[in-house]
Amino acid sequence: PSPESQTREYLYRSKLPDIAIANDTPLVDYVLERAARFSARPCVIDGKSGTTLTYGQVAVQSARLSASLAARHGLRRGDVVMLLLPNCIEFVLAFLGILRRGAVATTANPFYTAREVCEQARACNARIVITLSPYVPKLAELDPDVVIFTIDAPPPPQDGENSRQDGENSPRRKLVVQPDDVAALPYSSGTTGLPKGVMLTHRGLVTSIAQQVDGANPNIYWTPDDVVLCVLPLFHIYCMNSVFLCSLRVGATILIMPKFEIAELLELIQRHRVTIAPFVPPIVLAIAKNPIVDKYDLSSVRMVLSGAAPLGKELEDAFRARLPLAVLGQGYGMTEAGPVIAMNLAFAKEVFPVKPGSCGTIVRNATAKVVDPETGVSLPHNQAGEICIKGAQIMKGYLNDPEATALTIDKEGWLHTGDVGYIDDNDEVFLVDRVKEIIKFKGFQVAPAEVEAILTSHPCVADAAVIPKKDETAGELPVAFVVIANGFKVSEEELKLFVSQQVVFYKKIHKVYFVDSIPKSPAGKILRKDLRSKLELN
Ligand code: 4UV
Repeated sequence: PSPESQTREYLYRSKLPDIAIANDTPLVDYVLERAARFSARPCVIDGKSGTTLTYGQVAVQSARLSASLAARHGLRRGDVVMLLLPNCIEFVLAFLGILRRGAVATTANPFYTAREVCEQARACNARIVITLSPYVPKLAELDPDVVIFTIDAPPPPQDGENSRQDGENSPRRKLVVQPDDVAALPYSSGTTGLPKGVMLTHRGLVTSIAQQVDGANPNIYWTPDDVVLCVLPLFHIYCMNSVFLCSLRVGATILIMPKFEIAELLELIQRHRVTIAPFVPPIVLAIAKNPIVDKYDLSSVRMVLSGAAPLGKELEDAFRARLPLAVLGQGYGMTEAGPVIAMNLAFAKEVFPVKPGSCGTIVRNATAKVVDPETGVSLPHNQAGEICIKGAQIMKGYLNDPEATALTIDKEGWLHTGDVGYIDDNDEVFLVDRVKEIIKFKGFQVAPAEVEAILTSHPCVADAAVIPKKDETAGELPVAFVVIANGFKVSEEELKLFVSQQVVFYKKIHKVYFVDSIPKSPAGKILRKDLRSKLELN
């Protein structure tokens, strides 16, 4: 049957009751709502130096930064500021400062090449880039009007720099941030094509955080006594939302680590008595397998979250044997979905029984359905199809790209994830496949279209397709099928180097297969499934 002729839709919801969510509140007011009560408690700790800011200091310093961005650089509501930073206390202050003015924070990986940084900064018309001085050379190609603000070497105070200050946004006036204003603008390629700016509004993010940590029985039960490890990159939505913003909302302490290094991570857990550890599968793997883990006291850890990529059942078991006191479970998210779609109910205050391998139950105040990707017909329990989600938490759309938005969010408001999975009798979500192009290297996104465009820009390449190859440590590796142009010669090594010079490490090509043609549909779409089966035969 077609969706029109279908009489019954199968809809899935949380087992937790819906709650009232004050999602008209600006995000910063909402996450810092109880900050006055926690004012003397630690909010952020820099793992390396031990520098600690209390909730009171974070509130004051982020407000000061906000006023300074307005006064010195005329930052206005709706302006875009790029954060090109590793995990650090300043990221937290700057993010809050930008949002307080109704401006938009777009986040980028500081390891991006100049090409990647400039493409994003130009696409979203960033007016200010907040970064560290070693990354400034990556910004050389940007328009000279773009203000570059380095946090490690701040410019000296100057008068008369407030040329763009205006009545509406003078720092002394009360600002009006509207709930549907864009707050964060992370980049994601979604189900197809190049990376796009994902417009997450104040309303959307407030809803998402409330769905996780609010209510009498929160889906994720954290308290002000928790110490949450922040090792995943803050520029990615998982850490931005479920680590940073959720921690602020509950008044927990955020322990910041700029980069994953196992001994340092274990040492920090032991020293700071970390209670909550949000991870991705490669970190779970390292902890499950590395013998040095036994040298540390990790007994403080009570909850371990894994997300952004599949976690195998064997790995889950191996990890549990290592940290028997901690509850291990998965969250399932997608940048465009706001991001959290499902969350393990073993993290709730009053827990529910859950199964290994599940990536959680649909968050509350939201509805999901599972549809046949061909016909759109909605499917009952235990039948695999494309997961779709609806609710106030999902993105407003892609920046300046109504066509891509319409391909992802349908007329009825369903966001199509491109993930294939089923929901079992216990309402738990199990992902089994993807119908989208994206490749996930250790949870990082690789957009095949982006790497294909680089490959085909090489004079010796006539055509190219990039697809994932399974890998035990990284989950997936990008590999390429390449058609060499008539009469030209090029080696695998040359092509790998050509790509790696233009992209961040996880978008590198790990193998090139030379072929005579790339299989395509009559409409010219690469038949990625055919290539995937070819790879499996290899
Ligand atoms: O857009 P993105 O890079 O977004 C993410 C976000 C993940 C999470 C996870 C837990 C959270 O609490 C949270 O706030 C955010 O990864 O990539 C989206 C795609 O990644 C795959 C899936 O294909 C998504 O569409 N993915 C995400 N989580 C899982 C996953 C998972 N648990 N298992 C398998 N694949």
